[in-house]
Amino acid sequence: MKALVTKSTGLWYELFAGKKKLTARLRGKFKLEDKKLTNPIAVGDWVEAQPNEQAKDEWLITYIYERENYVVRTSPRKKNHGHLIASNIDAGVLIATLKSPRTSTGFIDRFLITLESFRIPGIILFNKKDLYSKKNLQKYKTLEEIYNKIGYDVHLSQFEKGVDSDLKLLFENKTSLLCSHSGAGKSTLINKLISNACQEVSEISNLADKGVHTTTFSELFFLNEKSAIIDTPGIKELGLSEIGNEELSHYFPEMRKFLGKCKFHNCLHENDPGCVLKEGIGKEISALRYASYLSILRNEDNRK
Ligand SMILES: Nc1nc2c(ncn2[C@@H]2O[C@H](COP(=O)(O)OP(=O)(O)OP(=O)(O)O)[C@@H](O)[C@H]2O)c(=O)[nH]1
Ligand SMILES: [Mg+2]
Ligand SMILES: [Zn+2]
Repeated sequence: MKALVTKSTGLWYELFAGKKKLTARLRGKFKLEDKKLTNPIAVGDWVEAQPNEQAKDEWLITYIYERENYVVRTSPRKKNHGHLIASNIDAGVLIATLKSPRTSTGFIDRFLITLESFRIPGIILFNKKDLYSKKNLQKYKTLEEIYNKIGYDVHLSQFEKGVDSDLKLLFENKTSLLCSHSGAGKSTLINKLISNACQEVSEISNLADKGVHTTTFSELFFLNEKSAIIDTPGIKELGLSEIGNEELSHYFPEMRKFLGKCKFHNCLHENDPGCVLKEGIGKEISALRYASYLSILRNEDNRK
C-alpha cells in the first residue's frame, strides 16, 4: 500500500494511508543503502508498506518512491554524511527571529541555498515582532527589501498572538516545511494553525537566549486535505551538503545573470582577475549576501 511518511523518530515511522495512521519500521536491508545519509527516510517521503507478519499492528516499509525534492544538511554527528530534513515539499519557511534567539543572515542564506538546489520557493517569517526594538525593526525593513528583491516572500509575525489571514493563506494548497533555530516559534505556529496539533512549546533559556530543543522529531500535520505543514526540531547550524564551490553562485538568484560572464569559466568571484560578478556588489547583489557567499565559500563557521 502506498503511504505518506508523517513522522520519523529514526526507529519507527508514522505513515498516513487512506485516512488511516499506521506505525511502521524499515525492512533491515534498507539501512545499508545510500550510505551518505544518516536517515534513509524523511517526513514527506512516499513509501510502499505491507503488514508485518511478525508483529501485530505494525507495518514494514518495503520501498521508497523517488523524491521530487528534499532538504538536506550535513549531519551534526557523522562527518561527510547528510541528514534529510524533509522531502517532497512545495515551500520552505524559515522562522527567523532578530531576538530571542537571534537568527543571523548567514543562517537565513544557508537555508535559502538548500532550497535553491531544487528551486523550492522560500519564505522568511520574522517572528516575535513584539520583542523588536526600533533598531530591530529598521533591520527588518532592510532585510525585507533585500530578500524581496531577489524573489523571497518576507513577513513580520507574532505567532503567540495568533496568525492573521494573510499569513494563513501562505500555507494553503501546499506542503510547507518549517525550519529555524530552536525557540523561534515553529511549534507555536503549528498550534495556532491547527487546534488539535498540541505540539509541546517551551520558553527559551534566559541565560543563553537560546531555545531548549523542545521538538525532537519531525512531524507532518494536515491543515486540510490539500495543505500540510511540517514541524521540525530546531537546528543550531545548517551545514550545506552536496554543494561544491564552483556551483555555489548558482544558488544565489541575484548572481545568476552574471554567470558565464567572468574572464575565467571557473571564477569563484573572490579575488579572481576579470570577475564581472563583483561589479554587481552594492547594486544587484547586496553586500550582505555577498558576505554570506564568501563565508560559505571559505567554509567559515556554519552558525554565522
Ligand atoms: N514574545 C514572543 N514569544 C513567542 C512568539 N512566538 C512564540 N514565542 C515563544 O517562543 C518560545 C519558543 O517557541 P516554540 O514554538 O517552542 O519554538 P520552536 O521553534 O518550536 O522550538 P524547538 O522545538 O525547540 O525547535 C515559547 O515560549 C513561545 O511561547 C512571539 O510571537 N512573541
Ligand atoms: Mg518546536
Ligand atoms: Zn567572477
